[in-house]
Amino acid sequence: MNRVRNKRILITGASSGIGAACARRFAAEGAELVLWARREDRLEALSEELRRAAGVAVLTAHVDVRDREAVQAEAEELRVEGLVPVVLINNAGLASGLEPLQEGDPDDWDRMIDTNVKGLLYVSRAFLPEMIRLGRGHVVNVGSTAGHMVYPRGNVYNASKYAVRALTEGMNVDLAGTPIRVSSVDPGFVRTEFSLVRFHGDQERADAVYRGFQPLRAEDVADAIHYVVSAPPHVNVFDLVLVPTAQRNVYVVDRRDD
Ligand code: NDP
Ligand code: 8X3
Repeated sequence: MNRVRNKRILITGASSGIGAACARRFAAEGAELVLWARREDRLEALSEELRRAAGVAVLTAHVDVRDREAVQAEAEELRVEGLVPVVLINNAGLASGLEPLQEGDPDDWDRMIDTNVKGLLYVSRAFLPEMIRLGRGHVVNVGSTAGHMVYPRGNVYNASKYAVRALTEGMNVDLAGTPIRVSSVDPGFVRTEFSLVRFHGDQERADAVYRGFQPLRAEDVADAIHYVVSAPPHVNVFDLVLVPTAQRNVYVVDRRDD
């Protein structure tokens, strides 16, 4: 049964990786999409691709989720036009740096906390009241295995994803008595631009993260999110953790020589 056809789904961070894979997956199932990110050229290319391939309605907007006023203004525009999403996928996020805490760069910390935690809060706050008023809605937060177990030098990124997990729980309890569902999808290693961003454009360092084993693909995570969103209305998937078969926890990864 297709439960996403004609549903409006908003994806933050849709210009790359998991967000773009979700857009392709949901477009193929006939969903209407609202895609947010900072790189507009990428969003436009993706929306053109989806319109041609799947013939679905796609709206794009340049939104930096750290910008509370911009988030509110975009959300208000959607509300006025009767385009409040039925499903919100809080995917925009990043790691920035991988240093011991005592050597960390506070600008990296701001970037992670402002995007992964505060951005997720701003976007959720902008849509939840209207979802409640309309009596429908599903928020899917993209967490991480990094929100279940701390690893060396992961410090602030780990803290941000632990916060995402706490916020999924917090939203669920605060939304008790409403039909709004809140889920978390928490992947391990996924080969996207994530590590390139973490290492500030150092491709060699980014490639080394995925060397010697088969990481998840962005499409694998989109499949998991599709499953969560497609569950019948009485089922709320609270937390779905998925890892590559070669990865058994954040430390135990079966790497073989190439
Ligand atoms: P990518 O770097 O490929 O994609 C990240 C997306 O987030 C991009 O579309 C980027 O768009 C967007 N983004 C970043 N900052 C902002 C911002 N301030 N405002 C709006 N959009 C923003 O990485 P992934 O696809 O891997 O990451 C997606 C999510 O998955 C993140 O939350 C990440 O923490 C999580 N995750 C990733 C894992 C991995 O191993 N790859 C594992 C577990 C979780 P733009 O730059 O155009 O704004
Ligand atoms: C991304 C996965 O292990 O690189 O959230 O932190 S990890």
